[in-house]
Amino acid sequence: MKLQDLLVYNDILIQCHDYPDPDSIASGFGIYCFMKSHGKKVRLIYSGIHDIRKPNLLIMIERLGIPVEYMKEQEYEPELLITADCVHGERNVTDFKAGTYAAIDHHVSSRNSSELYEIRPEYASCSSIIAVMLRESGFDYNSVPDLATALYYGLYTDANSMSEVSHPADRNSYLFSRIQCSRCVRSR
Ligand SMILES: [Mn+2]
Repeated sequence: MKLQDLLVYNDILIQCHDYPDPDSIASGFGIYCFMKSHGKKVRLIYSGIHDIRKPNLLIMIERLGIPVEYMKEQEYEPELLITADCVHGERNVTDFKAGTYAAIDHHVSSRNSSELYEIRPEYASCSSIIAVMLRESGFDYNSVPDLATALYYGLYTDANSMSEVSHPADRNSYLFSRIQCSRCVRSR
């Protein structure tokens, strides 16, 4: 699946997994920026019993200006729902209805069966998949410094402080992301 394949839809909801982590938020933010650049009606949300409380996540969202919203209960049914770092139907994803489902994830699951699902278990983070897909779609994530920083931080946290970076896509994200916010990530 290519990100361009999703451009036939106009009303798009991007959903992180419940109690999202940096990788899920960064991945959703990457898809959000891509869809916004194509003029789509898009929102980035997560659900779960309570909203985000972890200080590192609150700082990430605030300093990088990530427009992620807490949607406890589904407010409307979108044309397309894209799950980031997760797959609809999994236990860690609140069940939201949509006309069509897409997913980008690096976890294998029994529900990985749709042509709009992009699952790459060999990647250390979903952020790395998003970085590759953005590049392949002609979207330079480094042109949005806050996005580059978010994707780097998503990989950093999922790859155990970069100690588990081995796949070329993970290495490229690590080496080529022009990160901006030294307070969000350890300096290299
Ligand atoms: Mn992840």
